[in-house]
Amino acid sequence: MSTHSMATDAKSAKRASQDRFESPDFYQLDDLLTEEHKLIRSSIRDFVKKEISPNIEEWCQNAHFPYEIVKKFGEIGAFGPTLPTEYGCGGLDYISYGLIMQEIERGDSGMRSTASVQGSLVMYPIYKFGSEAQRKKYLPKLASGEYLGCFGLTEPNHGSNPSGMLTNFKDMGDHYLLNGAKMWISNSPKADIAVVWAKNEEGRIHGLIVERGMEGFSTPETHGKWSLRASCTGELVFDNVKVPKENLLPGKSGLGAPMMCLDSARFGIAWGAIGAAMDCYDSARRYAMERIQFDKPIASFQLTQKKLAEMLTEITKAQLLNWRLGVLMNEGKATTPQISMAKRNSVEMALNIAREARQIHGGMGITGEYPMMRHMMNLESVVTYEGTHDIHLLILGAEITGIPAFK
Ligand code: TGC
Ligand code: FAD
Repeated sequence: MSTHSMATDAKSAKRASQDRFESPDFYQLDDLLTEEHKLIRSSIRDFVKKEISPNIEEWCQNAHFPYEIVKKFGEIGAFGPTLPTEYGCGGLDYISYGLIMQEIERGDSGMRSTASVQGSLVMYPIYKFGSEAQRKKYLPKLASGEYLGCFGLTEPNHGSNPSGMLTNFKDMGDHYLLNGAKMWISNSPKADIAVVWAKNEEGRIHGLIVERGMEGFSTPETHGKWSLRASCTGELVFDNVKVPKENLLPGKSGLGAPMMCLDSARFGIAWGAIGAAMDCYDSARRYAMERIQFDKPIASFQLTQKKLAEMLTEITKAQLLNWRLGVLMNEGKATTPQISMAKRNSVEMALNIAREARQIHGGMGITGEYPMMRHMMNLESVVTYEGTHDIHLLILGAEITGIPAFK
């Protein structure tokens, strides 16, 4: 073994032993979970402690996407857990999905991105709007992690307003010809397939499955991110790409189709961000008990206690909101504005907690020995993607008043 790998192993072992995470459950929410939910949560938590916590700091420092995690996520059932077992998926409910996202994001938001894009934004549209042949062809491979997928909605000049997209396809008789570009696409540089939203000649939005290797299709990577550094992000460029006709998703057209996928993904983020918040709170609580200043643990000062008490209150409120949303999702009753409220609330709450927890750690809080700065920087993407914080506010505003204020 080289000196370098011995040193790396020693550092990893140190970090693994440092992952002493204990989740807060102040209102005994575990009583609302089934034994299956708790089993799923503990198995994903064990996975995160073993596979993500020991390595995440190094991956992020080096802006390294650990491609091998894709197969491992497949093995633990992190891809498309709510989709039917006949396609190799989990057949689980939405609370299970939420718990899986919460535990993975407790490890790192970028890792949760990898999983939630694959499940909610690639597998879900293929299941929901795809033909039976498309489901059989792609879903088992995506569920197992043999394939990695990405979702192309955002364009360089159309982010919050995807309905203005310019990416388009023409019917050429025996195939479609796809042109345009997508930007800020999670997983794109390594993806085997992309679910791409584009307009037909009548200006109607459709989903198309584009495969790596199709001529004229490229996926340049976006470098220099200060956020989600362990997730790979890139563009999708289509230069006269010939897409077979059988790759069009036949089940639904219009902006509503990608928006339905976003409902599922935003639900996952609402739970995921709580994971990041819990990690920061847990680290702050432990540090406050151990760090001595003025001959006392800093936990004994009222100002520290105020911070911790407010963190726990906000986490508990978000847990309750999410749990109820999970029940509504299971019953098929959850609305887009309800999902917006939960996504918006969880991410803001997590960002505030990351900042407060960082303060409790003093100078140590800016180092990679503790997770807050990484979570904080990740959450700056999470508060922007899947609809920005303000877009979700406007979705709620439109629901309350009946007056959309987007335009
Ligand atoms: P608007 O007029 O409101 O709606 C257009 C049509 O879409 C329908 N629709 C929905 N249908 C089903 N479910 C939903 N949730 C729906 N939302 C809208 C709507 O009924 C209408 O249908 P029709 O038949 O009447 O035409 O559309 P708008 O253009 O005014 O835009 C509204 C707005 C701003 C709320 C929306 O476009 C929006 O949410 N913008 C934010 C964009 C966004 O979230 N992008 C996310 C990109 S993917 C991503 O970020 C992945 S990151 C993943 C990771 O790494 O984890
Ligand atoms: P803009 O839409 O230009 O917004 C800029 C600012 O203007 C924001 O503060 C916004 O709230 C505000 N604003 C815009 N419109 C209004 C309005 N009507 N009223 C008030 N304020 C407004 N997209 C994908 O399709 N697939 C992916 O996998 C994906 N992954 C991503 C990964 C990362 C790391 C990031 C950062 C983004 C990703 N995105 C992805 C794109 C993401 O969804 C967009 O960044 C997001 O929707 C915002 O679009 P924009 O960046 O163009 O910002």
